[in-house]
Amino acid sequence: MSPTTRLCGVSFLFLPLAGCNRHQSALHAFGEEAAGVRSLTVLLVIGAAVILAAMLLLMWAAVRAPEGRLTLAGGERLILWAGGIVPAVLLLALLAYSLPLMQPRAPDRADLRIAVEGEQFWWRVRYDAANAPSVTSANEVRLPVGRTVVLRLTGGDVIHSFWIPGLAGKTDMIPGRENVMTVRATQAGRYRGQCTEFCGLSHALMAFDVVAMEPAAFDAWLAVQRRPAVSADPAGRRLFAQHGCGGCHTVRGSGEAGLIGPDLSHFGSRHTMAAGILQPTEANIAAFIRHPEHTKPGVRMPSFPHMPDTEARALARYLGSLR
Ligand code: HEC
Ligand SMILES: [Cu+2]
Repeated sequence: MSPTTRLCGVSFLFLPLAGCNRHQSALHAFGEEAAGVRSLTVLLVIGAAVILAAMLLLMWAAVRAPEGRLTLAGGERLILWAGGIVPAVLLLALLAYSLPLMQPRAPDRADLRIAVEGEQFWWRVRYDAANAPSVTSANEVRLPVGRTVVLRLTGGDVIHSFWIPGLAGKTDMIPGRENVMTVRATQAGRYRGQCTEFCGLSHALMAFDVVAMEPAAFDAWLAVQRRPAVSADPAGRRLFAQHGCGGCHTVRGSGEAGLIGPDLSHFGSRHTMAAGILQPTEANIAAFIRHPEHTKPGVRMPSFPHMPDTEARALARYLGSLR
């Protein structure tokens, strides 16, 4: 084998590592639930490796044993212990370890509730805090670190699945049904979630931003989100109305209250757009407005191919100013 071939072979082995990153990884847990799943996985992998090594050793010993050394009674004893008693004890111990991990965290009435609805191909997100008005947002889930959060998950059209690998396991989002997942983030930072149930053409382009924040910063952020959108751009607001964008999009405080597409009230404060797919730069927003289907095949937003680029850019600046 030539050195190049060998190098290629070795690099091929490392190919799966290309999928590793700390933003969307069950191995980089930033929530207690994902940390539990990770420790169970590590335990299972180590256990499997030990059992495999023991089996290989046994096989090696059996093959190399001198003639007449292996007896029927010895074989039966081996089956009783290695095939019956040891696995039963191991499985019982594993069950005892994993049952408490499977127990969902008990929510409290005062906990923050975040309702997330999967849509083709974006996320409708609503924050319902006790004794304060609800706030609607989209394509971004923010969580206070160290507080229990109840995620209420449902589907608006077809089945989706909600997965923030670093936070907890995945849960299906089913139309007409509410699945509840109780979680607690432990580490502030920006992470990513993804739809994990095939839901149509742009299923793979249905991701979202996850921001875990210190509790005080979270409260301040939520208070700002509660306020109507402020923009010192009356021309942009007029364009938005002229093109009928408000038929599908809400911009609170501007009289636009459409519910078909994502809420854009504080669009300018989000880190990504089009469900975690694009950076919200002026050029990207403008291009998306004119040809959303170029970014997301099968998108539920009409294209505006005849809109002049200057108008699309003016709309992009207006949306970017909504903070
Ligand atoms: C028929 C309904 C409809 C109309 C009209 C419409 N949109 Fe949309 N819009 C959507 C839907 C649905 C999405 C979600 C696309 C996706 O990510 O799958 C969307 C997404 C967007 C986004 C990205 C939002 C985000 O949170 O990432 C922007 C920006 C946007 N639309 C701007 C506009 C503008 C500006 C207009 C008017 C020129 C407009 N839309 C007209 C339905 C509509
Ligand atoms: Cu989906």
